Amino acid sequence: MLSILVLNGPNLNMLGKREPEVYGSQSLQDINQALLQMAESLDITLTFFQSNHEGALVDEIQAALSRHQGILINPGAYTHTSVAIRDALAAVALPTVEVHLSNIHQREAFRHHSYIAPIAVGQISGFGSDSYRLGLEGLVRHLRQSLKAGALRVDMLETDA
Ligand code: CA2
Repeated sequence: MLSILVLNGPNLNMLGKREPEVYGSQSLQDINQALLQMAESLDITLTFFQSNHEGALVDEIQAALSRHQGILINPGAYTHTSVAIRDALAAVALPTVEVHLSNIHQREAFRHHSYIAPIAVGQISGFGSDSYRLGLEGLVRHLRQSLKAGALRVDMLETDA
């Protein structure tokens, strides 16, 4: 069974509590719950991790190599600042999809640049909590296509199942 790590960066634990006009009224738990429902119908396993600390996110990305086949990440503000998170993602080389609740390209100029996007399979931005669902769907399709094409090792999946 495919296993995917869902990572959330700084302040995303405050979702639903502040700035609903920018980030919506759903909590991170609500979003994760909806992803779990999707996971059931997609027959995949999800693991959730949120941290306000860059190093904790780097540790989790490194540990993902032996546990998961893909990463869905909303790096929060680290999107625009973190070479360390980008390097960790590049090092483990697990297919990664970057998601954002808001449309980062419509906001302040400092949010337009992502350190993660160049090493991601793709970026989904601006669909509110649906960004996570769309991102998960895209990531699973990508992983299944890679499996079919022989680009993803099946023995890796069996080890972790
Ligand atoms: O739109 C997104 O998903 C962002 O990743 C959210 C980050 C922001 O720095 C990025 O530019 C775009 C901020 C997350 C902060 O989340 C909060 C949630 C509720 C209240 C306050 C902040």
